[in-house]
Amino acid sequence: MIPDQLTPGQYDTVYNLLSLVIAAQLFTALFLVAAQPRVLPRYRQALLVSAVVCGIAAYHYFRIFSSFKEAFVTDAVGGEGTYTQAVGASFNEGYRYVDWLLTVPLLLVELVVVLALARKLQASLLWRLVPASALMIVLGYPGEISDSDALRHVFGLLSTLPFLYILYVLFVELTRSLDRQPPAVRQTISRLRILLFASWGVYPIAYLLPLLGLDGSDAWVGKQAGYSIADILAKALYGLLIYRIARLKSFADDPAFEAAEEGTAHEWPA
Ligand code: RET
Repeated sequence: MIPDQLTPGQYDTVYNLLSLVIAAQLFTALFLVAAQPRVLPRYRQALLVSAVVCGIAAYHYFRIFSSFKEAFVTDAVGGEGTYTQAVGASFNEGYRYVDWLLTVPLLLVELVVVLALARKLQASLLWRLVPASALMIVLGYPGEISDSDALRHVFGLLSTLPFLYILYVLFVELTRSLDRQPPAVRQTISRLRILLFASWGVYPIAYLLPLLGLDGSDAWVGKQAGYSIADILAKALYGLLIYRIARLKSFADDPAFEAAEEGTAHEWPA
């Protein structure tokens, strides 16, 4: 499935997107660590998990980036010629899957932890969401690396089953517990779930691109772009929304916390 050739435009598109993802993940992770004192202690774990997710992603994108640079080379002056697959090196799509295997369950942990639900409900949600998410990634991988369209279809379909189950748990079961959240938080959680649905939905679409009749290298570049942009939305932007929920909930739980912050602000001359 890895194309033999890339045009300079295709090469630069993938190169720059991978670089963008590294910057987004790395600095979102730093922000989330630095923002710890801005939320109540009970929400700090969610922020920390989110920072870890972005950190793990930054690491994998460094690896993906070097794998890409080693896999495609050109002799053309200034790189303005066709890039071909290098001898003795291949682009490793496996980094994405090991990244997802670690980060997808953690993203679900983040969501459940920030909601600060009753312990029993937390445990019951996680016992179902975490194994389903791992199964979704593990089943997707054989299809991803296979050269056969049929296998890509079969494993893609198998992987979609746990994906649908996760959506069911998040949209049907979780909704029942939202009534107990403060109204402003409820709205942000709805937004977070929409972001989750919209960004997670990009992965199966990107996976399908090679099967939709796009030309080989265009489909591959589209897939890399899809996965990269979805990773920014699903991890970095998602982490910032988790931060926003943690902040709103900190204010709702403890008005003294908000007043203390405002107090600091008021020390400045008007
Ligand atoms: C695969 C295979 C084809 C079918 C489906 C897939 C879903 C992948 C998803 C990945 C989510 C990854 C995230 C990473 C961020 O850390 C495996 C592409 C349904 C939903 C959220």
